[in-house]
Amino acid sequence: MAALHLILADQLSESIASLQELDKKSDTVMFCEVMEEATYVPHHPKKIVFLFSAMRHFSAELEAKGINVRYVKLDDAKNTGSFTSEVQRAFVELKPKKIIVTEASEYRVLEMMRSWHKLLGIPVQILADTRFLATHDEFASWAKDKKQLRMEFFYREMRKKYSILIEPDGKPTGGEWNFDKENRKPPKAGMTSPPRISHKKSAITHEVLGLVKERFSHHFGMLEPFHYAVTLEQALVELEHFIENLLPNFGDYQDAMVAGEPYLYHSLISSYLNAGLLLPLEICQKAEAAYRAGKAPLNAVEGFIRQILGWREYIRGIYWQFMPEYGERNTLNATHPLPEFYWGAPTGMFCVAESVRHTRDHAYSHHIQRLMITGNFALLAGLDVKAVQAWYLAVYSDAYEWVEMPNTLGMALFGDGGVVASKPYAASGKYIHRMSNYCEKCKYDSDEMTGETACPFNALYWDFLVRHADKFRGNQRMPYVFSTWDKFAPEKQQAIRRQAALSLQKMTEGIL
Ligand code: FAD
Ligand code: DLZ
Ligand code: SF4
Repeated sequence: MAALHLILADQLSESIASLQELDKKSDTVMFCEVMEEATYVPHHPKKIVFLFSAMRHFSAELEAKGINVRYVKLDDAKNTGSFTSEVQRAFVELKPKKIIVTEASEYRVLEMMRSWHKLLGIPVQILADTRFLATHDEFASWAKDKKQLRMEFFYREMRKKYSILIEPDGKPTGGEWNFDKENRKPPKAGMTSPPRISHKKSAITHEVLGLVKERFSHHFGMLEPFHYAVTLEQALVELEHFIENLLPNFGDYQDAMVAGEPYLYHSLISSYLNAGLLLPLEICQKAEAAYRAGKAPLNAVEGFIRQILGWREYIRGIYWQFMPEYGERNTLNATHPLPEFYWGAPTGMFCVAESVRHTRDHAYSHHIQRLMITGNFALLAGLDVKAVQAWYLAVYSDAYEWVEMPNTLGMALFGDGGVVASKPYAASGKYIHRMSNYCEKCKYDSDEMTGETACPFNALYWDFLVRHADKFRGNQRMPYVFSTWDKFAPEKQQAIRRQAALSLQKMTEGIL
């Protein structure tokens, strides 16, 4: 055999670099479902079904085009359980002259790829992942010599590079780069999510559901109902549904949280995008076309495009710019063990319980739940950064280290020392009360700072700031925070700190 082309579960695009220059007659394309990848963190059962089913569908599509495919299923008797051992087994059985891969999206897996040449003694060609819109070199040269790596400025470069929402005179459409001041409204009373698509399950998905039920039922998360898209065709239906029906309200309610409503106006495309079924540029172009056709307002379209062309590419840039050292950072020395309520144990904090419920049921929660509820609590309580990252990596169907780590460690936990966030995303119950209807359903009171029924976020918020005053007092983006604290009477300050200690104690005892 001439070449073995390995495709990973998050590389399911026909345009992926390793599928170009494929010799149909003599080459083989390999996919493998391996236990090591399914268990290095206990991935949510829905995530495993989604990836295995999408891989099986994609490989079947290639096979139908006359391509030689070697598909290793998880329960194949000869499956050796890891990428490296499966590549080694394929090398022995097929005798390829070289191996062709697209660079893994995660540092851990890229290191494995880099070891294969020495292990096997044949060339291993590692190609750049052209699905992303900024190359590693482009990001590095943008970052070079900058004191602060702010997403907003990187995003403007990307808008220009791809001519997205740019007028013929080179100015941003609408005269501004960013329309966030028109976005982020609290939810309206009685607001519910518009209907979402539930895809019909194929025989392949049914088979994978059986496999995952048998092998991974002990992982946190509900396996069924399963309604994810698992093919390009289905993912496109989902994207069109979003653009036609939900995009117009995306900006307004991007930060809103409503009990019992996990999705609201979010796109739910991250799993498809990260696995390669959807491509980022086509999504941005479709969103722009909706604006140009008068189907969606600019604040919504610009806000949505910024998430993909801006945040997503920026986050990936940060990951590769600073790995592997980035993964070892813990600037705020956060070391408290992760409380059991992250895995579904009861808690009186409705906002946390609800966000964990959505996560358990759907392998999804939206950005503000991730950042301002579970992330904010972890930040304020000083939860161990590695344990928190492992949780985010396991429980979301869109999670891979390259995107999870800078979001969790950098954005949510301020654990990278301020690379991603210029100030910590720390918030008290007041913010959660404003942006959700959670507090109405909670046993705690978001207006109270101390006492039996006080919202734990309130005292923990101040305690967090005071604990880290050496780092944040001089932060120019937090001008009034410390002057407010300084104006509190010493007795009030002490009572707040006692309340925070009590909340942490209750958290440890599992009674918060
Ligand atoms: P929408 O709200 O509809 O946004 C549209 C798209 O923009 C998303 O699909 C996503 O591709 C992109 N996007 C938006 N924000 C970000 C961001 N901050 N970083 C990267 N892409 C972004 N996203 C992941 O894809 N994988 C993760 O593992 C992940 N972990 C996160 C952990 C934490 C602590 C936080 C705060 C955020 C995390 N995010 C992650 C970013 C964001 O929460 C998800 O992309 C989003 O919730 C996915 O839902 P959606 O497709 O409905 O997004
Ligand atoms: C997340 C995951 C899981 C659960 N299983 C597999 C698998 O069996 N085969 C595979 O190719 N990839 C899997 N993945 C994704 C990888 O863990 C990893 O995130 C990607 O290869 C990117 O480095
Ligand atoms: Fe969350 Fe506090 Fe509101 Fe309860 S009162 S839902 S704990 S913010």
